[in-house]
Amino acid sequence: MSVEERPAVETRPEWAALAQHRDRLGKTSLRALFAADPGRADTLTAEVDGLLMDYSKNLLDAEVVQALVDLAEASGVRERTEAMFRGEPINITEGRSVLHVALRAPRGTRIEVDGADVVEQVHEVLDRMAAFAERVRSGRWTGHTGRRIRNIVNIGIGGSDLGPAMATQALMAYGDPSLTLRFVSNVDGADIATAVRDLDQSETLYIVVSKTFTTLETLTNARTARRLLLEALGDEAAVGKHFVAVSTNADEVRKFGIDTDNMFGFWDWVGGRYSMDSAVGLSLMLSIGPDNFRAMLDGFHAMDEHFRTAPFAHNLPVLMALIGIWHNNFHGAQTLAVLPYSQYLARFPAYLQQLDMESNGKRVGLDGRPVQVETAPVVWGEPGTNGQHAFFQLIHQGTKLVPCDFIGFLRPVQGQLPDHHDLLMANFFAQTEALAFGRTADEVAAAGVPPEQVTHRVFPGNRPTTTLLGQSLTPYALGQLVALYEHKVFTQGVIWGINSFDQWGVELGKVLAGRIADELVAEDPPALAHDASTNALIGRYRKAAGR
Ligand code: G6Q
Repeated sequence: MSVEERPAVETRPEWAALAQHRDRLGKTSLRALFAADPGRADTLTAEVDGLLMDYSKNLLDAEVVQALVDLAEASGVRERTEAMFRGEPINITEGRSVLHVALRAPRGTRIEVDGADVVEQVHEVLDRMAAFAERVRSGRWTGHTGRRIRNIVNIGIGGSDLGPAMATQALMAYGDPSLTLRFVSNVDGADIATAVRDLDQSETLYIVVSKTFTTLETLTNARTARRLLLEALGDEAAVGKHFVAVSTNADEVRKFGIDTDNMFGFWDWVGGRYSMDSAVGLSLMLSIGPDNFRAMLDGFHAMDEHFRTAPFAHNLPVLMALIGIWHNNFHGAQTLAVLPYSQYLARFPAYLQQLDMESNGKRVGLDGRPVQVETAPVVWGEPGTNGQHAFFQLIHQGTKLVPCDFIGFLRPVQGQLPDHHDLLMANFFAQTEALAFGRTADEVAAAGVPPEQVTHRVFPGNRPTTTLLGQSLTPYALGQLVALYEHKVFTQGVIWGINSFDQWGVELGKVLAGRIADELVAEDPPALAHDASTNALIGRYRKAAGR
């Protein structure tokens, strides 16, 4: 039975079984669960390739895990995974294959779309990117005036920005320190203005990244960048040395005035939010070099293989997806906090926000009918320990259930400042312990707290956390981590029966903004046909601009 034809998830016996398990565990606490089973931490831990996932501090036991695994088996996760890896058009609303896994498939692997081997195409582009990156990094590719390129400005938005921006920061320690990397996404002129104000245009390379090459924000920023370059260098011919494009749309790239010899392609079977390991990652490759980029791809691929082959009970992405479903669908959790204890991963929560919420923020199933269960959680987060001094209060003692992913590493990047790392990780371990076990009234009173203050200082505990503990934040580890979350999101999408690979909500924004942009600048007052509120706001804006 195809996934589209499966009965809705909430009608399956496996779903009902999970509801029973929730009732069975009732008010059981994590304290009680740990006391009853000394082997719990071992049983509820999975590891692959140096990345450990301890999920024992969640509100579940081995029976729940088995019931969740049964749900995944019954939901067609295996079949759907195979269909994705085979290149079948599982993105049914856009009629596309979903093959980000091909972006990191080793040379020589064969995956076909419409009879053509896409892995070979992937490696052709990777080789061109590597050759270009080597030329820029070695100084053989110079700017128009012969000066070495020292600044790289990535212009893109959404999937054409968040991935390379997140990863460039994550792997900054592996980056060439003589290169300055900037990321411009917002159409607010403040973004490009502040990004380039201290850059010498004659040493600056702009990478315009846009799958469609029609996105308003990106093209506006790219035009401004070209104007600034020409103002500084005064010669149209400079564009060829200072602009390259990453796109699937050669015609639009040409129209913009970028030579397609300086274009790095990708394909419609790569979704924007799944594209950081394609040519979209060119800025990252320029920063860390082709070898480190390939090491990252190896990490991605290793996780792909693990996801594809490991039994569900030991499969990190599947387990993570199922734990999310347990909290989201059986405990009413509305959000997921992602808390990397790594300043390098400061943008990782923002990256995951798009990956998860744009993929699974859907309310209609593959069969076109409204889904009857909760889908994607609100994903958010900040690096620890900063979050501890801000919003952790609510997670510890608030009224909401906020499941958290804690992400940390055994060793600091390249051995940097190990004394800092010890303190960072002390906080990391302390927080998950406190969230799980809390502090009872007796414990608070025993610490000498005056009786009238005891309730204020009680920590209820039972706040679920999953700990991801890697070796060190290497390019390989980053690849593993991103692929882990990609496949988690995929697995949840399959179980909820939704298409994780379209984004009609994003498309809507692109259409609406275009119409109002014309109305804001029209010479004659336009006939506004919006609602009364929007008409009045547009009118006020026009008046302020003297129109
Ligand atoms: C990603 C989304 C979206 C997209 C941007 C930029 O999955 O579709 O974030 O990446 O809207 O689109 P372009 O790359 O086409 O400019």
